[in-house]
Amino acid sequence: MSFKIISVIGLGYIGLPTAAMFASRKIKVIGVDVNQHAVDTINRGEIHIVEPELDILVHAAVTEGYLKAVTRPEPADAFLIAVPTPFYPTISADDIPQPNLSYIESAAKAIAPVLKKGDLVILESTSPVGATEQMAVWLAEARSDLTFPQTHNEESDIRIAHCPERVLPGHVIRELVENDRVIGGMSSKCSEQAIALYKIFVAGECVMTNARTAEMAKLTENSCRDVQIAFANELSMICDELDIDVWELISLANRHPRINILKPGPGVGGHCIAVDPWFIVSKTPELARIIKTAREVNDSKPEWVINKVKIAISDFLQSNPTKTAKNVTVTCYGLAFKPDIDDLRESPALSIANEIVKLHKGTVFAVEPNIESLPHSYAGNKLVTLSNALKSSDIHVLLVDHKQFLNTHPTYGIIVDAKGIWNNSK
Ligand code: SAJ
Repeated sequence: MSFKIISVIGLGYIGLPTAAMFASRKIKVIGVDVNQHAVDTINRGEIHIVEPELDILVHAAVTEGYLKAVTRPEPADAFLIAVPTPFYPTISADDIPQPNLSYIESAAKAIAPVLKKGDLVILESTSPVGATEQMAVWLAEARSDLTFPQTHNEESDIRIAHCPERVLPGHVIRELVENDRVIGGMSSKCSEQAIALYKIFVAGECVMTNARTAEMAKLTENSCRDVQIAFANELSMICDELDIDVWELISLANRHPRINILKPGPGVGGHCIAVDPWFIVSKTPELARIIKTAREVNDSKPEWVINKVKIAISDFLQSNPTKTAKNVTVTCYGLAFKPDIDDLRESPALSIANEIVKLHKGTVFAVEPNIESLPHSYAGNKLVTLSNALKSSDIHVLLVDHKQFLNTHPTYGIIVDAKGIWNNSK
């Protein structure tokens, strides 16, 4: 089984590093993306996203001629689809978010015209159970001259598998190589061909299963983490009520040999853990009770932190009766969705900071050491340095445990610490 040309559809946080990894093994890779800006940037040997080591890899792959980006699919021996799978917006608070597979559908319809007998199509996007089979239906509808595994099983012209990505943002290049891969073929031959493809650069084990189990495995990993974080977040709110330091409590409980409680925080962000559990809940709403509750607990945490900030402002005004809210300076430390990255998308810290800008009449500073300018998604306009904020704020709202914040401490004012590094209390 040899793959002379590999095509990756969707050149985002997963697709571009994956394309670059194949290209680094001296295989011709055609990256496809609908975003002309991304395509132009990559073809200059540059990158449009932030991920350590990716810039060097992409630059080498493009200058050596192994990677090119285009906006329309071209023939290849294997196609990897790594497009977003968001959910549709909900109308009322009780609605269960429903997955939106339109990007997968568009990708399938875009590659269908260039498919040929013997090609392999892999869905990498995190998907609800059944999405790979649905993708196979879309491909078959577009190409009645070819056979597919849903009708021809081991004898199909086209092989199809689901192989979910499992890499951690910030460590993508290392984890792409080292992590084990779940390979869910629609037939054994589909799985075997997919394993041959990933073995080009994966050093971890490629473990074979079927497509539905592979889909559920990925959703299970992220739901498990969401449930564990929800447990920590729930504990933090219970401890606050009972006047117990949750950080001390967790460190004590974690001394038990079989207990490993995660860290509470301002909520759960990013594009995966706050989204994927809904793919299980939407399929089995009556059964996925813990998974649904965990989502609700984590989604409620930003509001809880905002309430703590309101109380801190009111406490500050009570002890400083000559001041009004207009004279009170609040600083939000950290806007990213987790420590030591610059990614502000789906960030609970950003949504809390936005709410504070809305509710507070005085100055609101933001400190985010990983960005140089404030994004449009942030309603405030004062990005200041850490040392300035520490000196000149009345209320310090610690939202992300970036490394720059660890060995420092405000000298004055009230602290609301959602990550337990400054006052070990919230
Ligand atoms: N968080 C906490 N407390 C913790 C750990 C995390 O509040 O103890 C918060 C973070 O601050 C962040 C959110 O959870 O807001 C998610 O961060 P994360 O580091 O847990 O995960 P992601 O979203 O960066 O990446 C996850 C990973 N999944 C698992 O660890 C099971 C990664 O391996 C997946 O590939 C990725 O989702 C994905 O793409 O699905």
